[in-house]
Amino acid sequence: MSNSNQDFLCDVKKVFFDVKGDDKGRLVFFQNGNNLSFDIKRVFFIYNTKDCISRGHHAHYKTKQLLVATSGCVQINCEWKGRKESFVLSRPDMGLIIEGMVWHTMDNFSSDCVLMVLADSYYDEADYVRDYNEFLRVSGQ
Ligand code: T46
Repeated sequence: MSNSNQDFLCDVKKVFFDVKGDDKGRLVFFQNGNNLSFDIKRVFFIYNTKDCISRGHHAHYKTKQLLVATSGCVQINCEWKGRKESFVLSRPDMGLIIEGMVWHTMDNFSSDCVLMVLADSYYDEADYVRDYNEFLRVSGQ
């Protein structure tokens, strides 16, 4: 029997950050319990990705992530609950929250792109669904 997509955490949200700044320049911060919808357990960043490369191609069972292009730009393509939508991250004061069972790919990386990711979980390969047909099956689509 296949699972219904109601069984899994599954959401995508574009978010804008509060920017602190003065004549010295701008600053954005993330602090547990303050301005994030989850607590941070892991931070990683992706850079030096060639523009012909497509990354991602997976969903997560549980992990919640906030993606921010702190430099340059990148396109994030998401599929969840039967919806497909692409988002361009191109400024450090906005990001994309991807929670759980969302198939996502990243492409059109600019040469200067630094994609920072804050995650609510430690790295665990068992949390990944890397097979698209398996994603469709477990998400009930
Ligand atoms: C995601 C998107 C946005 C680790 O050892 N620890 C880590 O915390 C991570 C994230 C990766 N790795 C290793 C696993 C692979 O050997 O780094 C290598 C590259 O990882 P992957 O091919 O999964 O990278 P992306 O860019 O396809 O996906 C990454 C994250 O893995 C994923 O959670 O949602 O960025």
